[in-house]
Order: sequence, then C-alpha cells, then structure tokens
Amino acid sequence: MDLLIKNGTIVTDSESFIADIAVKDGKIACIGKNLTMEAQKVVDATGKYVLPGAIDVHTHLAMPFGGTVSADGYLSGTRAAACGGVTTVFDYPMQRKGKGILETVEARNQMCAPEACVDYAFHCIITDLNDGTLLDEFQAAIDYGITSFKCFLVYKKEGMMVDDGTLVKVMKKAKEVGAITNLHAENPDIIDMNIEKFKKEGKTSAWYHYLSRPEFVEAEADKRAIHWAKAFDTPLYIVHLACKEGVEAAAAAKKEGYDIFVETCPQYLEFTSEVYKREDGRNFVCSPPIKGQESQDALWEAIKNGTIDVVATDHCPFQSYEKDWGKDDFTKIPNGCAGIENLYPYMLSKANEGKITFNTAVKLCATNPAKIFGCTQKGSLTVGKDADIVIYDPKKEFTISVSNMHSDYDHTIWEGKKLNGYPVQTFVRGELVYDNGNFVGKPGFGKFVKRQPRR
Ligand code: DUC
Ligand code: ZN
Ligand code: ZN
Repeated sequence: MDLLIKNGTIVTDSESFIADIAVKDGKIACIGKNLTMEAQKVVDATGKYVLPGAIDVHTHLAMPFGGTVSADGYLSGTRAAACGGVTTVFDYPMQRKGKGILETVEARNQMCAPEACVDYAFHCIITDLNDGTLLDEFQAAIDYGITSFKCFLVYKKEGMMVDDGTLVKVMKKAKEVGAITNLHAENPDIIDMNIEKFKKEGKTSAWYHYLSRPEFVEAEADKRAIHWAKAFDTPLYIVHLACKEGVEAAAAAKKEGYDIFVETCPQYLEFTSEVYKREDGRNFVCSPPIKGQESQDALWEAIKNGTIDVVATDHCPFQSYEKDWGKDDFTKIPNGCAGIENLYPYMLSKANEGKITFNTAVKLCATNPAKIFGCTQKGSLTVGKDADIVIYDPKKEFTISVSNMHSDYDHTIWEGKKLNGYPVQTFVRGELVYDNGNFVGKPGFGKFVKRQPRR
C-alpha cells in the first residue's frame, strides 16, 4: 500500500466508525479494522476524524469582474483550497457573446492545468445563445465533462444577464443532454430602481447595497426560476440562496418531487445584514447580499431539515484597495468575498459545537456536491473512489486571520473568527498537499475532473 491511515473516526454522510483506510495508486483500496498490510507511509489518526475532502462547487478564480480581476488565481485559490480541506474546486468560466462553450472552457483549462494544486472542474456560464446555435454545443460540452451550465438573472450592464426565455432554453437543453442549470437569482429591475433612488437621495454607504437587494428581490427570482423548473420539469440548482422566502419556495417544490437543489454559503450562515452598517461594510459586499437574522435562521433550519443540499463558497475575493473604490458609492464595490479555505473548517466547527452533525457537514460539503454534479470518483470514503481525504483534529483551536490563510488576498471577512477543531492534513488522490498549517502540494498536480451526465 502507499498510505495507511490508522485508528481514525471515519465519517461518511450517514455514519461514523473507527477504522483504518488503505490507499493504493491514488484510490481507497480497503477500509477495515486493524488492517495489518505494509504501507510506505502510515498516519496515526487516533483521536482524529477522517473525512472525505470537501468539494467547493462555487468559486470564481481569476474572474474579470467589477472593473478588476478576483484576487485569487488558479494557483493561490487551489492552494488555499488544499489548506482548508477542499480537494476539488469548481470554477465558473464565462461564455461571452459570439463565443462557444468548448473554446471558453478549454482556454480556462489551459490556464488552470499548470497551476491547480487540487482537482478541479468547470461549470460553464452561458451569457448568450448566439441566435440559438450555442444549444447545439451542449452535447459536446457533456462529452468534454461539463455537466452543468449557469445563468445569471442579474448583471445586465456587465453583459452577463439572461432573460427568462434564454434561461428556459438553457434549462430545457441541459435536461435533454443530462446536465443541470445553476442559477444566480435576483430581480435586476427592482435592484436598478432601488439604486437609482438611493443615489438620488445621496444614500451611498454599503448598507444601501443590502437595501437595494433585500430579501424580496432575491425571493422573487428564486420563485420565478422554480416556477419555470416546475412548468418545464427541468432540474434546477439555485446557487448561493440566502433568503427565507426562497428557501420556503424550494422546500415546497422539493416536496412536490421536483429536481430542485439548493446551495447556500458560509457567509450567509455566519453574518447578518448588520455587517453592512460597519465601517468596513464594503468588504462584506457580495451578491446576493447577506440577509437579516430571520433569513439566517431559516437557512440553518433548512440545513437541518435537508432543504439545503450544498454549502459552497462563491469565493471571489478582492483586495482592500479595490473594495475601497466603493467607500463613498456602494455601486463601485467589486462584489465578492473570500471563503475557499474557510468552508470546511467552518462547517466542521459548527459540527464540533453540536449545531449540526459531522455527517451533515460531510453530506453538504462533499457527498451531495459529488452526486449532484456527477463526480463519481469523489465525495465519499468508499473503496474504489479517489483517496481525497482530510484528517481533522477536533481539539485544535484556530483563529482565522489573513496571515494564516494561503490565498493572495490582503483581508478577509473571517478575520478573528475562532474555530473549534481544524483540518491537520489533506490528501488529494493519496498525495499529501497540506500538513499542519503548511501547503506541501505541487502546482499542476490537480487534474481536470471529467464529470458524468445525469440520467
Ligand atoms: N456574486 C458575487 O458576490 N461575486 C461574484 C459573482 C456573484 O454573483
Ligand atoms: Zn452569483
Ligand atoms: Zn458566484
């Protein structure tokens, strides 16, 4: 064997038990008690949890956005991922008007391949159907391993928004080829109306970012998209859902048997809209904005009752000087926050504190993302799957600071957050990439994950 992890508590999405894990050629070869085989490397995990690596299915690395480019590229973003126990990262390449899906994705793959420190996959953002001809490329995208497409119902000025007709065409075609449609749901017209009003009134602090996109702005678009998914019986994955009404609408549609999947993000679980009243409120500006306490409570309830399927990050950090562009005008703040290195430690800390179970944390951050997005070799500690493994010390205390993160940004909304328990080692396909605070992997080791279509 190449690696033997002994005496840890193995956590799956449904059970926890003490056992050993043996790894050969990057795959889990055997799980059992008191395994005695020879191994090149033996790790004693007594008193530790042994978990599947997390899959962060929502990141924007090196993303041109908000008049700049997000601060983490493929190298620093995936390095930070490794150090936070994330073993697969999904990025969002963006197809632009007149461009194809494969050329878009291949260009990003060429950028990512030499830099990736963990495995990676792509959803493709669709911004224009090129008079319908783009739909003919969906099957080729599936063959390439892209089994999910994304639409934005906002970002009109940025040329990213689609109308309902385009969204429905994407949803229908995606279903036909075995893909799923991811959606950023907010109502653009109400946002614009609110922004215009606040600007006229000279209300330009970060608080007005929230007030221009409050709960109902998101809820309307969540409900509209769910309506189309039901009407056309197509799968739908709502990204970064953050409001109570949206959660309730998704729960009802799920109960009726529709293929609606819901993602939320750690920032919506930890903070409330009150942060936008802070002097540094601009650093928390992301879209959709962080909502009020009632919405946060509804999100935690939805995690507990299974309405929320996935927690991912929407990792899209910007440097302080870029956030400062909007000091006196919230519309100039590049939207996005850091999270890739905080996702798993945060959710596991919540498990350690008893708010959720460790099995739920594994389900939300690893097993469900793998199932929903067709990563058949990933997401659980099962014989034959990739040996993407995190060893977690429930006794290790950790305080998040920009100085102990492994990204390229210069500030984090998570500064000072105390966590109970922390990952101590991360393995990607059996290779150690993170060891007790240090990145020990190699850029270029990460491989493109060719995903399987839904059937
Ligand atoms: N929202 C953000 O906050 N950043 C990136 C894109 C998005 O939709
Ligand atoms: Zn979004
Ligand atoms: Zn996003």
